[in-house]
Amino acid sequence: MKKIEKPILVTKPYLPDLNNYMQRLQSVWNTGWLTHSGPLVTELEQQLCQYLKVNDTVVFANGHLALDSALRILNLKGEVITTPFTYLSTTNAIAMNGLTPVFCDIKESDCTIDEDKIEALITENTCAILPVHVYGFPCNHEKLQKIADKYHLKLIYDAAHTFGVTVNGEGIGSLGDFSMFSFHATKVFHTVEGGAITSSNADFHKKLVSAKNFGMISNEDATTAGFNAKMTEVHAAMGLENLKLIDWEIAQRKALITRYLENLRGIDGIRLFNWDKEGVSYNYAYFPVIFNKEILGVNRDEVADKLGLEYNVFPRKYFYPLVSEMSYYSQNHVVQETPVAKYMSENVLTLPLYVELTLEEVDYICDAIKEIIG
Ligand code: T4K
Repeated sequence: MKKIEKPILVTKPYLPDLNNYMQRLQSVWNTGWLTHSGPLVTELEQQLCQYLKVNDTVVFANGHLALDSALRILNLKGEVITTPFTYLSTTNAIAMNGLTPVFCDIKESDCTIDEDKIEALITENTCAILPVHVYGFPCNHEKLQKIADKYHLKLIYDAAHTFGVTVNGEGIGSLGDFSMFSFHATKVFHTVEGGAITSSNADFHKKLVSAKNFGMISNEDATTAGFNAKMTEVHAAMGLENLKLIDWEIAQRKALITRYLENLRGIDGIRLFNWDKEGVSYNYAYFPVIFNKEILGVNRDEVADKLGLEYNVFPRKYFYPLVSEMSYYSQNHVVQETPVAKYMSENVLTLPLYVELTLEEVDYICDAIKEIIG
C-alpha cells in the first residue's frame, strides 16, 4: 500500500461557514456585549435546552469547570465512586473539591461503570456516584439511579462525550442530578472551548450561574467561593452556528462508523463495540477498537506505532493509562483494582473519526490495519 502524504489525525474540528460566523459576530460588535451571560449565551442556553431535551442548561468556559462547579454547589463531603477509564478531568474535578475518588471497574461490553460492582464500594462516607458515558455509550441509568436512591447518593454524569445522545427518547442530559457536557474543539459539538451543566430540574440554575461568576449572587455578595468560568459571546456564536449543523454532522459520523464496521467486522482478534443497542440514538463521538494480542500476535502499541510510521495514520490510546495509574493518584490515593479497565486501557485504540474524513480514507485505515496484523 502506498503511504498517504497528508497525516490522518484522530480528529479534526469542523468549522461552520466563516461568513455565517462573522454575521453572528457582527451582533457582538453592535451591542458591545462580550461576556457575562450576554444575548448569544442566553440564546445558546435556550437552544441547547431544546436540542438536548433538558429543562435547564448553564454554559461554562469549558467542560472541566462545569463539572467542578456542579460538584462545588452540591457541597459534598467524602467519597465519590467513579471509574478510572476516563480523561483526567473527571477525577481531578472530584479531587479538587476535596473529595476522594473511589475507582469502580467498568464493563467489557461498553467501558461504562459496572453497576454490579458499585454497592461493594459504598461506605458511610460515600456521597455521590460520578459515572462517565465514555465514547458516547450511555451508562445503565436505571440501575445507577436505583443504587443512588437506595443509598441517598447524588448521581452526576460526566456526559462530555454524549452530546445529543438520547435513550428511549429521553435526552441523556436529563438523567441523574446533573450532567456535564464538553464543547471542546475535539468534540461532536463545539464552541472552541466550552461546556455545560444540564438537568431535568432547574432548581440549581441560580447557584450554577453564581458558581461560574466567582460565587457572586449580586454586585455585593457571594454565597460560595467560585471560579471565573463564564462562556464568552464569541464562543457562544460558534456554538449557535455549529448547532445548525449538528444533525448533519452526526449523520456523517454514522456513515463513517458504518464503513469502519463493514471493513473490520469478522476479523479474529479485533473486537468491535455494539452500536445497535435498543432505544439508544448515538452521536458517534469516537470509534474505539480492542486489539487482542493473544489472537493477533501483535499488540495495540505495535499497531499504533506502525500506523503512524508506515501509513501516516495517528489514532489515539483513549484512555491509556488509567487515571488511577497516574502518579498523582497512584502515589497519594488508595487505588482500587479495576482489571477490566486495565485490560481495555492496554488494548484499545480510538481510530480517526471526524466529519471531513472520507469513506476512502476509512478504507485506507482499515487496509493498513489488516496489513499490520497480517
Ligand atoms: N470528561 C471527559 C470524559 C473528557 O473526555 C473531557 C475532555 C473532559 C471531561 C473535560 O472537558 P473540557 O474541559 O476539555 O471541555 C482532548 C481534549 O482536550 C479534551 O477536551 C478531551 N476530553 C480529551 C479526550 O481529548 P487531547 O490532549 O487528546 O487533545 P489534542 O490536543 O491532542 O487533540 C487531539 C487531536 O485533535 C489532535 O490529533 C489534533 C486535533 N486537533 C486538536 C485541536 C485542539 C485539531 O485538529 N485542532 C485543534 O484545535 O485532549
